[in-house]
Amino acid sequence: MSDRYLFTEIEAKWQAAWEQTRAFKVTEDPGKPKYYCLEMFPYPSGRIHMGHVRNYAIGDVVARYKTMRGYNVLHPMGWDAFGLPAENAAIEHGVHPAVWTFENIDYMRGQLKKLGCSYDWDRELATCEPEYYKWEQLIFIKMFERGLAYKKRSSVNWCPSCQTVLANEQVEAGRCWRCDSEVIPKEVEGWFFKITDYAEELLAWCDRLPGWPEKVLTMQRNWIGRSEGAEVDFPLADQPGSLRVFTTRLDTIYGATFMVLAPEHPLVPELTRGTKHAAEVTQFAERISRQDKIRRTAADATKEGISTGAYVVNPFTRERIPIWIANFVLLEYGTGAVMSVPAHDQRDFEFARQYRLPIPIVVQNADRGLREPLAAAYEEDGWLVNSGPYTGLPSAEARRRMTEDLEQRGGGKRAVNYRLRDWGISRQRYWGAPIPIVYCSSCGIVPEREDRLPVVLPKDVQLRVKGGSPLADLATFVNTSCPRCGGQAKRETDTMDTFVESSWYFLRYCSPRYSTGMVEPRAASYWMAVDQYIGGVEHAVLHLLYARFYTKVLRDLGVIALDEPFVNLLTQGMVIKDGAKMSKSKGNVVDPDELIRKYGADTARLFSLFAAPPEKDLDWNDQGVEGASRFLNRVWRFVQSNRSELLASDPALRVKELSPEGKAFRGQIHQTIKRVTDDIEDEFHFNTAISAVMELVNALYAFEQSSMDRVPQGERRFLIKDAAKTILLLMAPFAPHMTEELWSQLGHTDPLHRQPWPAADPAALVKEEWLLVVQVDGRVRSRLTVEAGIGEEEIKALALADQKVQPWLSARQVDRVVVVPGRLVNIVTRS
Ligand code: ANZ
Ligand code: ZN
Repeated sequence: MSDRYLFTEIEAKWQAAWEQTRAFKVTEDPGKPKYYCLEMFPYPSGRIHMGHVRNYAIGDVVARYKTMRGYNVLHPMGWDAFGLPAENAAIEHGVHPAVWTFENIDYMRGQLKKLGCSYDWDRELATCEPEYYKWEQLIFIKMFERGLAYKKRSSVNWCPSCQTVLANEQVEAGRCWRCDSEVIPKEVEGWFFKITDYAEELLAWCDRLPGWPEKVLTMQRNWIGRSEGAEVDFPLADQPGSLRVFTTRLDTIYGATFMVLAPEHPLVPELTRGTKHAAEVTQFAERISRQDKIRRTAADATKEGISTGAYVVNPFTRERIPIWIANFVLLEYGTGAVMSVPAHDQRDFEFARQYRLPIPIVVQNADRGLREPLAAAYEEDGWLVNSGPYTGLPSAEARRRMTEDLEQRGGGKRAVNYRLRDWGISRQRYWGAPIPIVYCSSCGIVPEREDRLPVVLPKDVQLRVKGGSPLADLATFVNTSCPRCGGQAKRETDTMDTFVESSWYFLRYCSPRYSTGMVEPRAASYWMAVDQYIGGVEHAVLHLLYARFYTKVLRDLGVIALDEPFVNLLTQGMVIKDGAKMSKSKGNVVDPDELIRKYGADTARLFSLFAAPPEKDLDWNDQGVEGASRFLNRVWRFVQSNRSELLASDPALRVKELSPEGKAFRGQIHQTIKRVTDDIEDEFHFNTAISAVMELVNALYAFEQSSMDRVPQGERRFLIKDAAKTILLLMAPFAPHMTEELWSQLGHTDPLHRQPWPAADPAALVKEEWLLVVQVDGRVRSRLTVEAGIGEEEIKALALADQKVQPWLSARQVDRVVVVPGRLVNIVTRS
């Protein structure tokens, strides 16, 4: 047997064995506790990168560990297979997106198999297959029937490079999440999912997901952005009608000295029609609405506005106040209109200063120190001043009373607002699931009939070089019959956002070939929810919010009985190299194929798990990879060079009768079991778990050396076997190939990955002490109490430094020190 671990052959051997025996195939087993371990499925971009390796290595350790802990573990893998890159590659290289996608899937599947991940490959799915997207088309129809899917014309985020609409969640700092291009506003018609109907519930459940990282929950809470306040009607001064505003600070209304509308507000043209302001206002409104919303409303953006010349009446002060329009008010939030209180809102303050509008103080601070003119807005709560009958009240109390009075008068009501907007799911591109809607000249918008699903995405299309959906050009697709009246009708040519597919794939894995519904109810109720979900934090709001929403919709449609899809969430850190995120554009990528070819999958896995705890960034370094490889070889060599001992039969031995040194070593074995188990259970701290095993391997080498003539032969063999076996069991989830090979070399026929996880013997964990006799030249001079199992060097140092020993050494030189662990130290001197 080779002295070096020949990973190429051995890893291939075990991967083939796992594949042949379908080693990780699972079925529902009500007699066993289930565990659903899921890593975010990849987009088939072509090749896996180190971020994938890390993600899938983490997931695989969890899955293998939980299996050894006795769970029935579902660990599936599939492909997020629709999306733009396929289409762009197709336009560039002339291959069909389907061909490109499935070629990539084949290649990447091979790569994942080379990593040795324990997937149930029988459950593999690709979201671009009609058998998959059929079910989300069905759900779309049910959502449409309930008003949860609707169409509207609106100003949306348009990515000029992707040539498609983006949902708000898909715009990061004004840029496209996919291609980083600057996003521009554009008026288009499109389909929306009414996620806002679920805002309250999505928010409430943020407090009921203790298995999620707090930072992700915070991001979701902020994204949902709940504000409590009031809607107040301001009657128009010189004409009938009124303008409604949303405010969180009704207590400041006596200081509202003007009103600001969003430039896009529908009343703007009416307010200015026929006046001298009309042309200028229209021009200003058009200019502002072309600007990016995030930028124009940023705190540091210059405030720009124009007066409409019209007035409203402040319902509390009865004063006429002017109506302006300005860049910092958005149509989409609240009512698209703001009562401006410049003394108590910084944006209003800056605006008022610029346009010389009055800034009266109506809220005083605790030490009554605010004086006009203010240098900046006072935005805190305080005590009301100059506020008629409410003067003197604290802000919160004033808000309560003013809201009550308002409601009584019928001039407004309490209101809750969310920042969350409905999810725009229309994409003006080809490679996605068709939206199952038909336009009929007599029936209008009609959902496709269920028995005509799926609406299959046609393959024979001519992709447009400049983007845009080619479906519109395809008469055989567009022209259809009306599902209701049978007359001529046209199909919707938009496709669905690919985030729709990823909102339920975890459900489909429960029964991936089920052909009478989205998921087989029994399978869903057995496997769901996902016990551990693992993926990148970049999806904190995006995918994770959509999946939560979609799960709730499916619950309300009666498809599943589940409130939340993911019980525990682990967001892994990034892979960093030379101080930057590993990425093609930075030119600092390490190719997983290369790494596996050079070191093997076990090393690649071990390194990525050892170099950092999963939630932290992982700093790539080549020495670390070398180190992981050396460690594996060290374990390999130990087994090779001690095979006769390891293969010999166990002596009949009672733990109680072990020698002191043997007892100490056994303590160390069980200490390690405990540490590794605790580290895995405590938020998957694999790095410290692995270093505990490394220590045990060192201790095993030391014990093998030092016990030779001091520990009885049978006991020695018993402990070496115990340690080696324990090391293989503990390392099995991390380095599955090598450990499986060694396990079989040691004569086991049951696979290692199905062995029960070792349990620490509590009796072995009790720290024992050694009472050591210290002799100088054969005479007892002192006694030492030390922790059992400490090393010889440590014992020597303690003995030489001992108070009672020192005088006997003062005039002499130490010749040598003999240590018998657990018993005795003998210091031999000469003059
Ligand atoms: C008067 C006021 C006085 C306000 C004051 C604040 C402070 P949040 O907390 O984010 O919900 N607002 C309302 N609609 C807006 C829109 N479409 N575009 C821009 N701003 C808008 O913010 C609510 C506050 O944001 C509202 O309360 C309103 O200004 C402004 F001392 O009303 B406030
Ligand atoms: Zn019709």
